[in-house]
Amino acid sequence: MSNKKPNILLIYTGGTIGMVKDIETGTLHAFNFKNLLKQIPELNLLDCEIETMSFETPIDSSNMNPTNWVQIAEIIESYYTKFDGFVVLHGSDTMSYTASALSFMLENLAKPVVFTGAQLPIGDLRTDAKENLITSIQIASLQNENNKPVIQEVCLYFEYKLYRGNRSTKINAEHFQAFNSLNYPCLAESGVHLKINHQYLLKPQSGTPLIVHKKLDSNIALLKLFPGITRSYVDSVLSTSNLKAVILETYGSGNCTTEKWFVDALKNAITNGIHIINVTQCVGGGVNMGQYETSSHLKAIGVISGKDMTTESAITKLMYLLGKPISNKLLKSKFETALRGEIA
Ligand code: ASN
Repeated sequence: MSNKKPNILLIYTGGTIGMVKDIETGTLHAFNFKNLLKQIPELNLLDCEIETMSFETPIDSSNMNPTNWVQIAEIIESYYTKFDGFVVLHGSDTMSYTASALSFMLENLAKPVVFTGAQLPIGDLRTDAKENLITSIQIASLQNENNKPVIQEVCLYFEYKLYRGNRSTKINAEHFQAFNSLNYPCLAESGVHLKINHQYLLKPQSGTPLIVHKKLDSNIALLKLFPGITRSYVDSVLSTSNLKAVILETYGSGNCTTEKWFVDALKNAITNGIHIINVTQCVGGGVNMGQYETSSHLKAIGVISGKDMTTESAITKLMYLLGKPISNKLLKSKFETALRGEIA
């Protein structure tokens, strides 16, 4: 075993974790990253070297977009060989989207990329930021006896639990336990001991070089069904210009209305080359088209099954796959297959 301490790159993108309250207005805004580190002298006690990097203008994660995802991917790509692990500080609101996107963009990833953030700013007396940050760095620096990283995938650490990034979802705007992963067990739990659930970790093929995919296509729509949804609303979504795919958020195990106008609208879209993907509105469980009569019609017209994927994962996987010059048939089969452990 070498004596070299693991080195971790801490990338600050913004979010509550590094925010302060404006005394006059009471609203939260981002503050200088250097101050963030000053707030946590405990970081010096960690058994690793830490270097930091910050977005020039830190952003609330509601302003994150695919261009920012590419920015994060490029930072990781540039420093991939220099660092043993990466911790990305990110606002919690869209953290699961970014973590999902990065999981698809970083093919053959063999180092940890741990997303974390906080519900309360780092300077707040009752903050959750310190534990989230410190444990994320510890997790990113874990190595086995051959000095290989224990975690070799994109994950998200929040409130004592490490989740696979593309299986996570924000479930609470108030609680410190803001995230959950209902369709996949957590990868690690932090208590008195840091318990790693090795059997659930992704194990990439060794020796395959990192490939960073930067072309994402956002010409997609998300259509959440609700009882009483009107024909004009559905038609207006389906006639969006340049539309390439629609994610339908259906009921239960992938069910939706069998009304003729609705089925015909979907059928017509599919004939015109628009991909229709079925994911469930439920936070747990997945789509099983054909289990009920109210979903077998979707299967019959060629709707793609999102199985047990989160909506965040479905959206980002779709942007990633649409960015590739692949046939409609191949897109369907890739969408229904696990690429980064995102689907059963
Ligand atoms: N609005 C914040 C963000 O997502 C929320 C947070 O970080 N807790 O950037």
